This record gives sequence, C-alpha cells and structure tokens, in this order.
Amino acid sequence: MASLPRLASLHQITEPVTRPAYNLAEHGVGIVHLGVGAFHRAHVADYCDQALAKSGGDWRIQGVSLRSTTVADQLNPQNGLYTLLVRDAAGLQGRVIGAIQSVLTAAREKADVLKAMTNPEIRIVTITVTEKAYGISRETGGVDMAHPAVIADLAAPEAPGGVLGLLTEALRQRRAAGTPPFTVLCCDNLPANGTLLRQGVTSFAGHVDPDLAAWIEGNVAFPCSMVDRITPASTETTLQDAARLTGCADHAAVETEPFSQWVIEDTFPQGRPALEEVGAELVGDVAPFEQMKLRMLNGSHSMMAYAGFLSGKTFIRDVMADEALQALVGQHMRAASKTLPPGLDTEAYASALMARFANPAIAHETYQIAMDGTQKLPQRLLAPAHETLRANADIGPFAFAVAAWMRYCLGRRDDGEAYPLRDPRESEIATIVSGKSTASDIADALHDLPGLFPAALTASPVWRDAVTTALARMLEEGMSAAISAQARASSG
Ligand code: CS2
Repeated sequence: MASLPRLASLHQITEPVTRPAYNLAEHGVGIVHLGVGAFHRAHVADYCDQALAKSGGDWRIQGVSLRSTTVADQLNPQNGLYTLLVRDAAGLQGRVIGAIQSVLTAAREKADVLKAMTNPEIRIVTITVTEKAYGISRETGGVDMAHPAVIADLAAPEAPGGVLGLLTEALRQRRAAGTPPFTVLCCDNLPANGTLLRQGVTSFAGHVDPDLAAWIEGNVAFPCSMVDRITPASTETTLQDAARLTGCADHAAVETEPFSQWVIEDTFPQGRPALEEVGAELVGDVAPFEQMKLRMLNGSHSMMAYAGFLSGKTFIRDVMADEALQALVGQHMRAASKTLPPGLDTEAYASALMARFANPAIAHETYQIAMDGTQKLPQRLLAPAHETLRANADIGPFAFAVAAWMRYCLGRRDDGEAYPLRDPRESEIATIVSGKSTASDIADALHDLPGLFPAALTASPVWRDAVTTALARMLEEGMSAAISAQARASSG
C-alpha cells in the first residue's frame, strides 16, 4: 500500500469502484458536522452523498473535529474523499464518498470553526460526538457544570471549543448579524436527542446571556433523530481493502454493514437535503423508533459487550455464535420490546437485529461497545428496567445486564487480567469499588454513583436483590457460568 498514490482526486481511481454520481465542484457546503468519526462517515455523510447525487443542492459537509486532529489529517490531504466499505457474508462493496469538503479542528482552528458555523450558507449543524461530549446533565437537562468543555467554554464563551459553547456562540453571532439560525440536528444515541440538546444549549446560553437563551428557545429548531448503522472502528484490514478497491492509499476509509436507518423529525426551517429520496424516514415523532432502537439494539449490545468481553468473546459475531449468549440476546430483546409503545413490529425488528449482530464479515469489538457505560446505561438499560419494575414484569434480563456492567467496572477479568474501563467516570468508579469484594458491597457502591440510577430503582429491594444475586454468581462462579445459568433461567 505504501507505494500507492494517496487518494486525493476521483481521476486517480483506476479500479471500478463506485464514485460520487455528481460533480463535487458544482455543490456548495450547507452543513457543518461536528464529530467526523467513523460513524459519521458511514451514515450521515453517506446519506448526504446519495442525496447530492439524486437531487443535487448545496449540501456538502464542512466537517469539524472537536479535539482530535487525526481525522483532519487523514481526510484533508485526500480532499475529503474516502472509501466506504460495506461488508456481509455475500462479500465486500466499496463506494468513494464525496460529501465531505474538508475537516477543521476546534483544537487547532477555533476561529475558522466559528467562521464556518456563522456562514449564512450553512443551514444545518449535524452532530455525532458520542454521549459523553455534550456536557448536559441527564438529571436536570441543564449544563453539567463539572464537564471540562463546559467549564472551559463558560470561562471564555467567545472562544469556545465544546459542543454547547460552539453552538451558543455561533447562534449569538448569527443573531447579531441578522443571519437566520441553522437547524441543529443531533445524531447521537441519546433519548429525545433534539429536545435534550435544546435544553442543554438554552441552559448554557442562559449562563452567558439570558436574552440569547430566550431567542434560541423561540427561534432555533432542534429536530430529534434516530440513527442506526453498525460501524466498527477502522483497522489495517479496512485500509488494505480500500486500497485494493480504489488503487489508492486511503487513510480515512471506514467499513460498515449493509443496513442503514435514519429516522428524522421533519423540522428544518432553513431547508434540508432530499434525504427522503435516499431512504431516510422523515416523520412527525421519532420517539417510538428511537426507544425501540436504544432499548432493543443498543440495550442488548451493551449486555453483549459486558457479558461477552468478560467471557472471552472479542467480537459481537462471536457472542452470537455462542448458544447461551445468543439465548440471552433473544431474552433481552423480548424484555426490552415489552417496554415499547404499541404498534411497532418488534418481532421482525428483533429477528433482523439477530441477523445483523451475527454478520460474519463485521468485526465489531465487544470492548468498543463496552466503552462509556455510565453514559449509555440510563437510556439503554435503566429506563426500561425501571418501567419493567413498575409494571411488575420480569426485570431479570435488565438486572443481569447491569450486573455484567458492574462486574466489568472491577477492571479485571476472571483470570485476573486488568483492562482500562474507558469511561469518563473511570477514576470515580475505581475509587468507590476499591477494597470491596462482596457482590452486595460492590452493587451498593455502584448504585450510589451520583446521577446514574433512577431513584425508583435504587430504592427497590426487588431490583437491588436481582442485581446483587446476578453479580454474586458472576463473582463466585465466573462469567461463563453466570451466562449459562441466566440462559437456563430464560428458557425455563
Ligand atoms: C453501539 C452502537 O458502541 C455502541 O455502544 O451500541 O455504536 C451501535 O453499534 C450503533 O448505535 C448502531 O447503530
């Protein structure tokens, strides 16, 4: 691969790989996207690329990375071009995506980022920065005053580097210049993500200028959206396959599954790309889709991540190849589906998910999904657990999944091998579990983590007992034995 020319222009591509079906230079930029990770490149950018080809418009994307400069350094020398690989048992397909114009980094080019966000041509700001980056307190919906980006941006609101600070300052400048506000489209796996972000931004703005906060509240659209495409982190194999398909060295290639879904609340006062022409679902209310996805897909993903990682399964496909674990996945989805609003075909959704998880060509690491548990548990496991408890139904699957997370929080596998948790609350967790060895001490300590568990769960002896019993088995008999026992319980 070292000898191949770097991908930088569509003319260089010698192999018969699919290229953008539009002339890149004819389309201006209309979207700023914060967080240009693998998921964005496999999802939002793919939809925009297809919409540009089908319906045109000035809807190319100005990417922005908040902290890391890696993606900018991968994509900019390639003029924003990269290969999207789609893998399944039937084979591998590649497309070169042209939707991203270039990538700025807030860490290196703060002023340029604000300049892009205040450009009147920009009508939408889309965001995939992961749950932890927002700096919104899930308890209050307001700003999390302990979040590093919030602290830094409240100290210097005119030179922000975090999500809330950038949105607020860009909106302030647009308002002052008489430029209509952009629409803010959150594409992270958070419940009612648009509503949550609206609260976060108005709360942040309230600390800077209450009048601005009221203007944002009354004038800026924050549609909710549900995003779905399983996208493992890129590896050397990804880059090698991209090079083979394009004949060029591509440092920014990503790989994903064939399935893709984007359900969007259709509130875009400044317009939007014709996403409905390329498979996105524009709806009035995203909530049922979002709950189904967060609880059935992401909830079972988290269970598989903790139970799988701790029983030696490197990838989700390995979890699915294990009979007992596969039974737990089915059990978890059934329990999650019972918490959803009526009218959804949860059985068809569950069987499609089983097939997606088992995709033998996708190497999705359990350890990747295990990351940031404190940010993921509330919407994936704790909210449905709480509702299940209230309905007097079987909380067993949720208690098992939460116990597996608690077991993971100890930072050591059954054979004693240590691993980093990779959670923003990692050191807090290490401190509170330190020196504790019994399941009840560990479960009590983690239930007391401020702001994580709903009070109704921590106050319920039924819930605490179910979690502690599951955790005790994991500690005493090992994760594999605990998985088998739980699988037996579900079939019995
Ligand atoms: C996963 C998600 O890493 C995780 O936590 O559960 O990234 C999941 O793969 C996507 O939401 C699928 O759309």
